[in-house]
Amino acid sequence: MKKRLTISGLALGVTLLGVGFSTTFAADETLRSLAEKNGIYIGAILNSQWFGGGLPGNYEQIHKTQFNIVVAENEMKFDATEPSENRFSYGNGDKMVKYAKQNGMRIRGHALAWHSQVPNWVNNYKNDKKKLLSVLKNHINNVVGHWKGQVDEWDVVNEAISNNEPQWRGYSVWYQGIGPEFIDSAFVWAHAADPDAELCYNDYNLEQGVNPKAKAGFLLEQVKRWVANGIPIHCVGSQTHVEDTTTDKHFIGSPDSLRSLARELAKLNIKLKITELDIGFKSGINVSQSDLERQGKTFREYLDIILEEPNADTYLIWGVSDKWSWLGGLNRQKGLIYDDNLKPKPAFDSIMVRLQNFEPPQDTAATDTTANDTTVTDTTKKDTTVQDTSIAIPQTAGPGSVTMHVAGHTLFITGMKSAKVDVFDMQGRPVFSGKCEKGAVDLNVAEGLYMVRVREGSRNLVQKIAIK
Ligand code: 9MR
Repeated sequence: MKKRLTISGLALGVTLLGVGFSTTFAADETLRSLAEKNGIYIGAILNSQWFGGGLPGNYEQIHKTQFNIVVAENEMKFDATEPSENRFSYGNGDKMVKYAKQNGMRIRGHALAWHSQVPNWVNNYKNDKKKLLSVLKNHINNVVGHWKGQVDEWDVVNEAISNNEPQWRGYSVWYQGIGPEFIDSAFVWAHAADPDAELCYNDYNLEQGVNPKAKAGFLLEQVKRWVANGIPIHCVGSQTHVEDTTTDKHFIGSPDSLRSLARELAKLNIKLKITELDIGFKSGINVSQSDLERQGKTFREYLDIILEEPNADTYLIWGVSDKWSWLGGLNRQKGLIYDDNLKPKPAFDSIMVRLQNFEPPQDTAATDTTANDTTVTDTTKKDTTVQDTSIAIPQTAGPGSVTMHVAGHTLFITGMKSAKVDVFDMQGRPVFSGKCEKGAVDLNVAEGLYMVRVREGSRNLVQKIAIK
């Protein structure tokens, strides 16, 4: 989903969506409706309290009205899905998938290989590299396989980079027991389990500069290597847990820095997503109306990256209401866009106004080709990390010289003799399926934006197209 030409300057209605708004919005305007007009995903986690049934009814109403992408706060993590060895537990995850489907939402899966929320039984194998590799592979196979075709994107590897120095995080059973190749392997296994899922590396502090001394600079070097080695990675998730600048004197992150990362990733055909946004204030301080307004401005500045950068499409907030937020544990407060009483805050207003007023550059829709997938099995290319030869990891390579472009309703493909062509609308629903035998196929679909996947054997290429 991304960047369609949109009608800007929508007529403002008179209906107030929430108490205390100084701005008016039309009755049918929500974050979700305006995000969809702009071709982006906007979302919030389903808190663990939702899974336990402990939230007031209007929480869910707000969630499904305002958001079009969802992720579980804790319920798809390793400890939740494989609490004991090879015994999988999908009840909560299934509940969310059902909810998302009923409400037409995109689904993020979070997270497969992470140092935290790993059940104790895994640590029993901390000195057994072979066993740990097979534990991770089995976990990924089962979990991604269970939700194949349902979970649209996965955080395959989460927080693998150290906090203080640009290097891998040493404190991780996966890193200590396997080495850095657990990362490459996790992507390959996730891709094998669901070749259509978008696969992300996810981390925090990525808004602190793209230089060799910062996390984002280190990550960028790894992404270059993964891409060069054909590791199937499609996106970087920037968690973006940030603190209001006036209360954190040491805060060194900025929307501009994150935008720079997005632009570097675009050169590699990798997307940037904001996956866990919150902008908290220090616990204990009085937060004034003007503080909340400044917070709204920062929410808007991060949104601008998603609206303006062609390889950015997702703006996900780590919670709905300040009442149910993990931020207290980080000595922060009031970092979300609804207050304790589920009333929209100035940040909500600020996001709405920006979504309403945003005018995309006129030529983005036809030329955006950021969604390239990379998937081929055969190749002798090797990653530079040391591979465990006892477990064969099929390496992947890019789709080589395959290209596609569209003119009118005709799709032209080069580099494939006989391609299977599948066209999906921007919500991922299939709308056309056919074969391309002689380099061209007529797509029997209405005008609009679509994702097209062409496949031949194990090679495939995914790209966004505009039918005009
Ligand atoms: O919000 C989650 C909280 O309920 C858990 O106790 C915590 C445990 O690690 O994880 C929180 O979610 C984290 C996410 O999975 C990864 N990025 C940081 C998030 C906030 O800590």
